[in-house]
Amino acid sequence: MTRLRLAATLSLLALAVAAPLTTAGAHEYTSKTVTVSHPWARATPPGAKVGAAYVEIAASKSGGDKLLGARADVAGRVEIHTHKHEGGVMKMQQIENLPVAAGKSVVLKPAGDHIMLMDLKKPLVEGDLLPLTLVFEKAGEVKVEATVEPVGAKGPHGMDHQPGHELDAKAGGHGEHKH
Ligand SMILES: [Cu+2]
Repeated sequence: MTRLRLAATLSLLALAVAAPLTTAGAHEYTSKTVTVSHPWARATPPGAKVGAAYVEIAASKSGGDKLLGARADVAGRVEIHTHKHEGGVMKMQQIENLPVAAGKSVVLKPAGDHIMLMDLKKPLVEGDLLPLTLVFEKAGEVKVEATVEPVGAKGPHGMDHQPGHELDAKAGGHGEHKH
């Protein structure tokens, strides 16, 4: 009896550990060196040729990693972008890669770093799941499913921000992020 219960508990544990790798339910994707959390994208109006996706990337304590790029079937081309102030104007700029230091996390969010989906073949529709492949230097390919949130959403699942470690900094008095 006890042995059976132990076996049941163990298989439940195994399920709990395996689930984030295979389902979008937990919305966290763990690989060797990185954990990708809460991937989401903004819905696009009909006819729009570009869209943006956001994630939080946390690197393991034992080693950092670097986001080299991404792919999505729905986009002809995917780039990593950041925002830069230029003469008082916020401009998007492509960056080669996005390093994530060991034990740290990088939060991609509107008006910050983002994954830019170019040459969209069809609109991103609110409520859909967008399969996205992130390519890391060490972790290799990490496949995620981004939830598609309303046009202009500022965060996933009805939140007004990207959940992540930066919230701690925000609470510490760093204030709102720039737009
Ligand atoms: Cu962009």
